[in-house]
Amino acid sequence: MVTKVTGNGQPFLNTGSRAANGRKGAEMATELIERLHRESASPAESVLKLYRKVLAVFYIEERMKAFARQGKCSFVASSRGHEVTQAGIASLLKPGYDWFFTYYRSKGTAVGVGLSLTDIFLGMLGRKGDPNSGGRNMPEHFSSRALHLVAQTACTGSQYLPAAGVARAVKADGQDAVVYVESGEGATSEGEFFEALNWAARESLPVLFVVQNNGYAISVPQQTQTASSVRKIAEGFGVRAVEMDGTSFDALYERVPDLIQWIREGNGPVLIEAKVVRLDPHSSSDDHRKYRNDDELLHALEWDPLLQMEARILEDQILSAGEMEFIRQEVKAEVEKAAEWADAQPEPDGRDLMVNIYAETPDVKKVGSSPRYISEEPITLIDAINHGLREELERNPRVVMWGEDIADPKGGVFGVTRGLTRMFGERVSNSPLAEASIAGIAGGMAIAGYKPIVEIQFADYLWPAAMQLRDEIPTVRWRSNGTWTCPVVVRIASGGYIKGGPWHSTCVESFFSHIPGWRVVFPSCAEDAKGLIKAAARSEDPVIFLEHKGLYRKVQAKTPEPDSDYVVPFGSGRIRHQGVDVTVITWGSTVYQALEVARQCEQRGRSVEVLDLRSLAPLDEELVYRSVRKTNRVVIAHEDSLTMGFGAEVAARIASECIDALDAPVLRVAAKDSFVPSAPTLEALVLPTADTLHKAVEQVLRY
Ligand SMILES: Cc1ncc(C[n+]2csc(CCOP(=O)(O)OP(=O)(O)O)c2C)c(N)n1
Ligand SMILES: [Mg+2]
Repeated sequence: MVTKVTGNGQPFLNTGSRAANGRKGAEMATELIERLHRESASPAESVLKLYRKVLAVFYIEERMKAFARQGKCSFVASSRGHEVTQAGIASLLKPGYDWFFTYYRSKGTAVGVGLSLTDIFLGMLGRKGDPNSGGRNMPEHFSSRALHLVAQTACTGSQYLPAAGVARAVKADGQDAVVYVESGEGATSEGEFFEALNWAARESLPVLFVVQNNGYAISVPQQTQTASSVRKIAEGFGVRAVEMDGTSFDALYERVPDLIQWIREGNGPVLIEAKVVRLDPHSSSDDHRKYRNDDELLHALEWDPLLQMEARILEDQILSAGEMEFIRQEVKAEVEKAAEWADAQPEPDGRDLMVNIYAETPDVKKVGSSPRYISEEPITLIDAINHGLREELERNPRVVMWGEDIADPKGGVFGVTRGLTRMFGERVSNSPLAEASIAGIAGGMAIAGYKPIVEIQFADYLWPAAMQLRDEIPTVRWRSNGTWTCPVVVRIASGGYIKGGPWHSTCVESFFSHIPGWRVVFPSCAEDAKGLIKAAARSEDPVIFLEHKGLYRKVQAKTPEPDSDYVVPFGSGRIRHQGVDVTVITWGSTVYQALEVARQCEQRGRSVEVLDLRSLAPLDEELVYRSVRKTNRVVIAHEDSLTMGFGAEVAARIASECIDALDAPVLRVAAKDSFVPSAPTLEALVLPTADTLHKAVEQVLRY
């Protein structure tokens, strides 16, 4: 039963005079400590421990409101109303063994897992030495490797998939750890929440979903979110789900320990829909009086978890009024001290601004090797990838793979992974038809130390995973300032010339090269594909591995097979044809158009140098500039459409680095700014051809 308290607008229950019973603070403290020792491990002790945490949240929030008024913090999202759920459940788990995925309203969880007050304030104020993110992440976004508190983003709902991914790793490691993941009720309208429920249920993963239903998503009331309820939605996916009063510790302590135990015993996920109240506005940028009236706000106060807790502690005579006041002052002083200390720290100076976007791998070029072929027999690009994957599965037991249809007997719609399930069992498996899951679960497993290499069946269909591929995976290292890493490999079948029409022909290299954090590679021949998939499988960074469908079995893309030690380092392009009159810079399928043009030009006595970039991020600038300085003329060719294609980036860099070396304007040959049409005649008109490339080469040669 909930002990409702009377909402009187005061922060605390009136416990009488501060110098209760006329006793001095020190005397009361001794008595209290003695009593706590006597009652050690009793329920009273855990209640008092939780009370201190709940009080800490209250004073932190009060201090943060003051900092916000002073302009020292740009974003404060008070967890008042949620604190008993957050600190209470966190206290029932094992930080450092269990895992925690929080959201932007999680100071209760941060305090609950034991993040220090100074770390909380350093993060909130974004000061130098902030161990959460070094001032990179927003306030309210906490992180600690020691506590298994994973750095989060501000995206609503996208934490659920990585959380399920970590749970997959926990289960694969045979541990009984629990992965706690939380959000508000509004965030549960996001598809990624459904996908995470689905994946967690289908594999019985140890996830504790804690949805805190405070009735509002900023100003939008919960009825607007769904005709169902969070609990029912979870049950629909086969997840055990319970609703409870999240403002009272009785409910929590009565029910949650058993639920946690149930998860630890391997029975699968549980969802708790905790009914809470939002006592403060959504954030420091919101004024909730615009959409909540006085009656409602007063009613919310009746459910104030702190007031209820104090009432209960007094009622059960766990503390006297005087003792309670003593603890309040003590916690307040601790919070104040930490706040003042953090406020005295300097602002970050930006010296490490560009650190921890990528791994600090020493000059990757130096770790390359030259190919030693295992036979003279040429193999296709598709077989090269398959063999590279097989070797890496053998080499590293933590390599795992999934995607749509990739398991045997089909082995992928193009057959890239054929035979791997037969050899490696569940390590190569089918996923649900859900791209956000494919990427998001991989992100989580990578955070927990696995090496997922996942497949997106067609580049055109990666967009459901956009949140994971843009906001989650590539920001992990950066947003935690190197505390967490997320080295997933995403293999993406891309490109046209296969009469695949608008939804099976897209090139996506410019999209990913624009996002810091990703390595982006695009091999055009078998030996490069094998060397690059192996580099990807060993990379400490996340990698986008683009596979051109038109090259999978192309005869010209065949080469002899390099041995298992061959690795093509990121950032190393390749001269595919030596020349002195003009440079064609290209990658992917247009490499073969460029080679064709080079042959044609040779017959007329003009020599064309063809550079295959192979790696777009990082870009082999040295190779590009050296060639431009040699030939003084450049054409950039790519299959992706012209505007904002990666060629624009290469052209801009050439302009700024070697304008003095150019004897002609830099030309670009690319697809028209259209989607790729289905009819073969139209496809051929949209995509670039050797003919259009030839014309551009002739044009720059005329200067
Ligand atoms: C994907 C995404 N869309 C929109 C937002 C902006 N936004 C931030 S919080 C929020 C409301 C979330 O409400 P709820 O999940 O109920 O959590 P609460 O704030 O109530 O705790 C919105 C729309 C966001 N952060 N992420
Ligand atoms: Mg809400």
